[in-house]
Amino acid sequence: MIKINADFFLLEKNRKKIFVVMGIVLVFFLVSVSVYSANGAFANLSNEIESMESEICNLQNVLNNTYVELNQTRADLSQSIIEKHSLHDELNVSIDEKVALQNTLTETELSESIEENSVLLDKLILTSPPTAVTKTNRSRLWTLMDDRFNLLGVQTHLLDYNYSLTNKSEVERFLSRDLEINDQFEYITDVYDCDDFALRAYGELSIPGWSGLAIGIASFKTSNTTFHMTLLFVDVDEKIWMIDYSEVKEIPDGWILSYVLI
Ligand SMILES: [Ca+2]
Repeated sequence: MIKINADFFLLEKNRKKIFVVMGIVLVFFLVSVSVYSANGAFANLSNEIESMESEICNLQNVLNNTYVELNQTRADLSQSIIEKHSLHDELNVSIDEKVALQNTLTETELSESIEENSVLLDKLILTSPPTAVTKTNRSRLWTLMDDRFNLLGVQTHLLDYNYSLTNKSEVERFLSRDLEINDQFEYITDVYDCDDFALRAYGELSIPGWSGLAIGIASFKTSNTTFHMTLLFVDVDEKIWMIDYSEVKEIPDGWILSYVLI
C-alpha cells in the first residue's frame, strides 16, 4: 500500500514534468509560427511600402511637372494681362482723341466730312479692279482684230505680250465715274473733240488694275473725208467695241481702221 502510494506520487511528479516540457514545446512552436508569420507579413509589408514609395515618387514627379507648367501658365497670363492693359490704355487714348476731335467739329463740318467721305468711297468702288477677268496675248489679239478689220496697211501697235479681258459692264462701271466730269466739258472742234475725249479716257484707264486690259486708242476712216478717234475695247467674249465719249458702243460696219495702239 505504501509502495503503491510511492509509485503514484512518482507518476504524478513525472506527469507534471511532461506537462511542463509539452508546455515549453508548445510555447516554442507557437513562438516559431508567430515569428515565421511575422517574417512573411514583414516581407509583404516591405514590398507594399516599396511599391507605395515608388508611386509617391511618381506622384511627386507629376506634381513637380504640373507645378512648372502652372508657373509657366501664370507667367504667360501675367504677360497677356500686361499687354491687354497696354492695349486698353492705347485704345482709351485713341478714343479720347476721337472724342476731342468730334467735339471740335460742328454739325455742319461733320455733315460735309461725311459727304466727302461718301464721294471718296463711291470713287473707290467705281475704280476698284474689274472682275470676270481672263487672259489673252498679243498674237490672239492680232488675229481677232485682223479678222474684224483686216490689219493689212493699218498702223498696228500691240505694245504688250499679255492682256486681260473683262466684260462690257465692268468697263461701263469704270466710265460711269467720268460721265459727270465729261458733261462739264464743252465739245469744241479741234480744241476739245473726239481725240481729246479718247486720250483723256485712255489716261483715266491707265491705272493699276485697269491698265492691263485690252483697251487702246483707235482711229477710223468713217467716210471719204472724215476720221474719228475713239477707244477700242476687246471684251471677255472677244467681241470688239469702241468707247466713244464715255460710252461703250458697237463699231459701225462701214468704218475702216487706220490706226490702233493697245
Ligand atoms: Ca482735238
